[in-house]
Amino acid sequence: MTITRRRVLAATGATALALPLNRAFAQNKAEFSYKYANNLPVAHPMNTRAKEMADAIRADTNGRVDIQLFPNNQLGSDTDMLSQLRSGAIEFFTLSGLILSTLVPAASISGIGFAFKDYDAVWKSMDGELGAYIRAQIAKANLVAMDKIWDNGFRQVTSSNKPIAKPEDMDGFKIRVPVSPLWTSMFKALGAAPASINFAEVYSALQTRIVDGQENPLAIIATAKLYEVQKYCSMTNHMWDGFWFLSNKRAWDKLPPDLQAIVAKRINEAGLKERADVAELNAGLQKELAGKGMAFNQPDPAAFRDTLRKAGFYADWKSKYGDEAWALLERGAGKLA
Ligand code: X2X
Repeated sequence: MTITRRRVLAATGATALALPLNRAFAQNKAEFSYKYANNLPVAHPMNTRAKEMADAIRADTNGRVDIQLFPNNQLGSDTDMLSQLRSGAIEFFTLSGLILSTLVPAASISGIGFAFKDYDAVWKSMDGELGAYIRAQIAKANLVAMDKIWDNGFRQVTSSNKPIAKPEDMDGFKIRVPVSPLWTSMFKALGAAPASINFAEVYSALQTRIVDGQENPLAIIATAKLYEVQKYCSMTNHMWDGFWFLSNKRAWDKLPPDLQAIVAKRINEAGLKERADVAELNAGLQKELAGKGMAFNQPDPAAFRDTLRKAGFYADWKSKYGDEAWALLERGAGKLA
């Protein structure tokens, strides 16, 4: 049973007030003390906005809901954190839809190569019917996904040994991809040799040359300091990626409706601010990263898209997701297969 400060004071009357202040505070354990974990560095907007969000939730609920942050894979890799979320060891977790697809297959559909042409198309789909469809699939896995997916961004390919300018440059390219069938399938279809590695191990995998390259949005290349171990950055914009803000369903259902409303509102609000931060960062970071020694190039996306089409990538995934989901994707992305 949890003991709130108010109950302690009511039970012990004036004597409680005589306790040293720090002891009184130590007894002031929040009614709902929840953990939120993620895989990104503290400097990434995900964590600055999450901190504000947790402060706002504490204030709005008069301390009844206290969310502690565990950034930067402190609690383990994405794979570990997903099991912790499912078991209830952590209550909140932000995870790429593509990685979540190991549990909820439909969740990777938003990462289909070259689907969304810009952020307008992304948010129209993800805040609209496609997002609603995915959240309904997530709910079937006993997880609660907040309405507003957080942004990761459009992804770019980096490498330590050569720029990627055309599809042929992908031939045999040893590239790290997150642990997700869609990512592996896409880079195989492009002719590369993808290795599934959790983000927690990416910096060292690049440093020790287990792989030659990786792909991520500029905000991550900068905040995770991948520029220290990568030389080239090819602006492929090959896919968009976002983080579903997930809650363990039992933990979520324990919150009374008024607290659920506050928590959801603050998480979604922080997500919108995080989107704005990431878009701004990604727009300005090329110059900063060039200043740190990265060499940029601008490949033609049409050639890569063609390679994927010829390899049967779109047709394969259309048959996996089914016609209903694919139609929702194409509503925002245009005809793909
Ligand atoms: O693992 C990655 O590359 C990252 C940080 O972008 C995701 O979480 C998908």
